[in-house]
Amino acid sequence: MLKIYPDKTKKKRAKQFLLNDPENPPQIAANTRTIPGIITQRGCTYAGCRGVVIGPMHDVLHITHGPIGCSFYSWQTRRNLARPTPGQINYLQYSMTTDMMEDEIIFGGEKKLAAAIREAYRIFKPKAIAVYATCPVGLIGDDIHTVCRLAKEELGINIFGFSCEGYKGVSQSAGHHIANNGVFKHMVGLDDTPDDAEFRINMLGEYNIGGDAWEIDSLLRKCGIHVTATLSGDISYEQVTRCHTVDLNIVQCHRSINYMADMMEKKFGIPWFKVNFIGAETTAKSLRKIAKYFDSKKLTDRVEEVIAQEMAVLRPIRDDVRSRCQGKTAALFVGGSRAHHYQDLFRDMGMKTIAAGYEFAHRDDYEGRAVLPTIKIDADSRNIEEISVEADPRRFRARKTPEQNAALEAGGFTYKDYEGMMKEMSKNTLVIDDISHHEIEKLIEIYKPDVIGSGIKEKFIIEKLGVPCKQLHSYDYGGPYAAFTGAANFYKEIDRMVNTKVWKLVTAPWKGDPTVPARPVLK
Ligand code: CFM
Ligand code: HCA
Repeated sequence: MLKIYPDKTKKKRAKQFLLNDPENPPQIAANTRTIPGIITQRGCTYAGCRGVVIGPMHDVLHITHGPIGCSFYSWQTRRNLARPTPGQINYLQYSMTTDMMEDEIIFGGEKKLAAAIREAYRIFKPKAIAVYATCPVGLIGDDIHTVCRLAKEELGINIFGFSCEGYKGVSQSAGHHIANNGVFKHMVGLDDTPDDAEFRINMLGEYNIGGDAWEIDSLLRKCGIHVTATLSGDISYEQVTRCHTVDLNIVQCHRSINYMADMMEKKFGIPWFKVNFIGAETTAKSLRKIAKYFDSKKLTDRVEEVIAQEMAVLRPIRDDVRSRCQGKTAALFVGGSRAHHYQDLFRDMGMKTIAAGYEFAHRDDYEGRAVLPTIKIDADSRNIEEISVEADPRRFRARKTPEQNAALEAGGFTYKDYEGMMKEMSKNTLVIDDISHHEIEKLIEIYKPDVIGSGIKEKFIIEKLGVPCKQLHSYDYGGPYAAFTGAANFYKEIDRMVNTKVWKLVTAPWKGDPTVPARPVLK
């Protein structure tokens, strides 16, 4: 796969390619700059901040400070769905920008930004406005934070900025970090009103793509567990301001939101652990873990009852697709968590993931936190302002005492049992970080997986080579795939994709005649 690269590139890429050993995960060079010339699938820091983490908050008014393109490409392409209750406001269908032109690039864009904030306030009267800096803003040095502070004083609403210039990190990952810091600093902890419920949690790292968060929310509700806030899927400003009042944070996409989980633990004493609602077996495991944490017989019994009910419906569907899918293979190259999480769904179906990799995850997402020494693992965080977090006297319900925690852990419970992708993949499967277009083509030629899960940039290359591609970012307009109901949707779709004969009928046009006839030159 690396043969065509020049020696220097080959040497660097080789550090991001390995054969897995689950017992002792080898070290991978993740979260490093993509080598120029390689066609990567990665996105930028602005995408990670505005697009991913904070963009889904539906009644915060998001203003992109920059030329029109950045705003246009973050306009509803991610399928982070919102269904505000009647009377609630939803700005997600809008895409607001300062539309910077040459004049602003030369003379500065601060005045235009201040005017845009005033105009947006006059029209929409939002509770909060978030401003996002794009590459040119950082290059010319506009001080968006001062503009936001002055506007906040003038208009009396919450206004804050994110220095998430696209070039800042090596991928969208830096944008997650910047967004987490900003949301924590400017929103979390503003309203101390807790929800009136027995088991209160936040679902962190779930973005409601194709309605996933709704599936998870309704499953948890069936069990008697109350979700105060899902960060950041179908969430309001007001929910974010109160999310420090919960008893527990559960984290699904660790890559994008581990910073928030850590900061909330440090400041408000809220414990957290990882869950995964992608896959039926792992959904059941996650529910049991939450029940164990709360240590309530009532909750444990209810969780077992719900799992039994859901599995009774799901089992015949799973067994039916298994009869056709057992033994088939998948490859997964997605973002910073799905290339790991979706392996559980394929496992449910009897399918094996033979190759996987993230676009931008860090070493801990591959190798597991436990195997990493306590070194600074976020290579890109050098550009990011570290915010100091101190313990806050506000505690909304007694957290577990050290004695209770010791008893929990003696019973086999672990908070930080986060293992990463490699420990859960079989021996000698391929792990490839930041895969390129060329490498995907070679992977298909050599390994011929029955299905590939990836993104929109690779999808059509894969399908032209005769392999079905499930788009695992925005789900090809499908989904939800989370929890038990979502799993059934996924099984059925993948069954259709890997068992149809249509892919065998595809011959890539260049296979017949690799030359493209030149068009006659018009005189
Ligand atoms: Fe987390 Fe995500 Fe992902 Fe991600 Fe993304 Fe996404 Fe993704 Mo696209 S937050 S890391 S930055 S699970 S947008 S909802 S699908 S690359 S694997
Ligand atoms: C992003 C968003 C993205 C892109 C998906 C893709 C998403 O990274 O800015 O490349 O297909 O999920 O929409 O990850």
